Amino acid sequence: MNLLIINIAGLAVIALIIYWFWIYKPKDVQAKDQDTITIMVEDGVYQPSRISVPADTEISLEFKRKDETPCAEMVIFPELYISESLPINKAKIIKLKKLEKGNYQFHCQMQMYKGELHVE
Ligand SMILES: [Cu+2]
Repeated sequence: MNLLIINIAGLAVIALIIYWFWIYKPKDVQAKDQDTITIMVEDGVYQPSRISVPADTEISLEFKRKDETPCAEMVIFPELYISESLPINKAKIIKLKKLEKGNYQFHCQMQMYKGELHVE
């Protein structure tokens, strides 16, 4: 009987891990034209990391880096040819031009921090 409970508890933990790493996706933050979206750079994640942007609008991203490790230093948007360094504890605003529909990744130089723009 006790063994059964332990097995069920074990399965529940495995299910939770699978959910967290493979299924869970944070919700998109919805941006509209001329918005500035603030993104915190802290503890290995961009917060928010997923941003929906309507096509043909201009938004700005304001990065606030709290993480002092070199890992967080750069933010790179490979498809947009943007690569910027982020000062610590100081806002860095990146103005984006109008984008066509599609998904655009952004990440740190090691790709540990990851985010995505969804232009729709
Ligand atoms: Cu990194």
